[in-house]
Amino acid sequence: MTIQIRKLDSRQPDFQETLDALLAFEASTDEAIEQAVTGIIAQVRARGDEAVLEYTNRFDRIPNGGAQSMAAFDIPQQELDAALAALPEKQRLALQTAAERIRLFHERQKQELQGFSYTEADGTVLGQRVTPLDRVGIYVPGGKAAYPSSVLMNAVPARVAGVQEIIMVVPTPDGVKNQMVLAAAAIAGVTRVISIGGAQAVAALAYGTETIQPVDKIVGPGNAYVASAKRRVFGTVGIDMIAGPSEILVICDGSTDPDWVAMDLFSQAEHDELAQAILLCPDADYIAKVEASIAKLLPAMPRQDVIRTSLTDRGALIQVRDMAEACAIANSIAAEHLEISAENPQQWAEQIRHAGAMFLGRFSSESLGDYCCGPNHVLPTSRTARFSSPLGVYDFQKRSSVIQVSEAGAQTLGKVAAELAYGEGLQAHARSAELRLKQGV
Ligand code: HSO
Ligand code: ZN
Repeated sequence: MTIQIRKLDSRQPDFQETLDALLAFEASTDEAIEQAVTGIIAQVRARGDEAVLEYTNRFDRIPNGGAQSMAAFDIPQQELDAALAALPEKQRLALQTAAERIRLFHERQKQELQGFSYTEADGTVLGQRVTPLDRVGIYVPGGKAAYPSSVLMNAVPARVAGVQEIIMVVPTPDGVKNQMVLAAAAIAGVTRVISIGGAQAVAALAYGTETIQPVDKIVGPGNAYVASAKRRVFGTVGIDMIAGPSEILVICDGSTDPDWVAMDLFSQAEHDELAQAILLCPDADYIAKVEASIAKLLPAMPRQDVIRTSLTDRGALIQVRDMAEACAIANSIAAEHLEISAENPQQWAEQIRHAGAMFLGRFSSESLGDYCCGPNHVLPTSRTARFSSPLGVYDFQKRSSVIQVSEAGAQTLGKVAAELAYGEGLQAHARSAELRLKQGV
């Protein structure tokens, strides 16, 4: 079966319109899902463990008539350690290497995120203190989208930030546990793993139950039920982003092996039928070569059906006027992943302002970043790189302002504050400032 991938040219008069239509993605809000999630959250809030137990037994088809109590869903530390010990040596080493590199990168990030304080001439001290969250929940999807690499990407920065309790929830459909996910939890230093999932797990983490302490923030990807539940508990707890399908944008100057570029496009397309893979290149002949590589390589891919649908529905090979225009278009796309596969990639990277992660030069395939370069693979999707950042240590920290006004400082600041407070009609504010003035008012 051949593949029809859309070819566009930035010189076409309707190019911008076509591109906008291609990029448009809105997570469908399904009324039935919204209603189900509202009910589940209400039940968990009202009945706690009893409701979580019932939903989990039912939705995850827990065998042997289901679990009798929530204790059955706790996966003890020994089981995590055993999963790690039982992994094939190569897999264990790969996970450990990835975890260590992710840790090193995020340790650097932490150094950039220290608080500060400064003292004014009259002795007033002002500053900002950075503190970790106390307890976070990490949602790990079950089934086909259970990625051990995502366990590392979510849990390691939390650890580095200094979070004391990291509670991971992971559904186990039909009671089947993913051993590599458990091993990743052991390596990342997750403090508790509970085999529950869905909206019921999100509600349990947000509001707490008899056996689960409420967390301060919930991170990690999930299906439509999980996304809806996260949106609903936001405010009671913090949440990370609501991730959309994966995206890759490749800017190529036409001198990379076209097979490499084709496979890079596949690498994100294989995540999801809704994933988006786009190439920007000034050279029409090269685009034809990538197209030929796609046709040649696709039949051997185990996930070729997913890749084909993704490339046909949402992919594009776009001819641009030159590399500068490619960068301008890349900024407007604000892709989750941007590869600049070119000579002197830095030169072009300087023109990029919006991208979740940039991969510079031919050897920086996006897949390396997904697993083991060190930077986080949880990245802003659906053009949100215009205003948001990769998951990082900062997502597991918060800032407090620190204010220590000296007696002298209270004299000058008191007058300013009182003036403004009277202007706002807030007498108590004004008097509170004025009582500290030496001459009294
Ligand atoms: N590319 C995905 C992350 C991932 N890839 C996990 C492989 N495993 C995020 O967009
Ligand atoms: Zn990936």
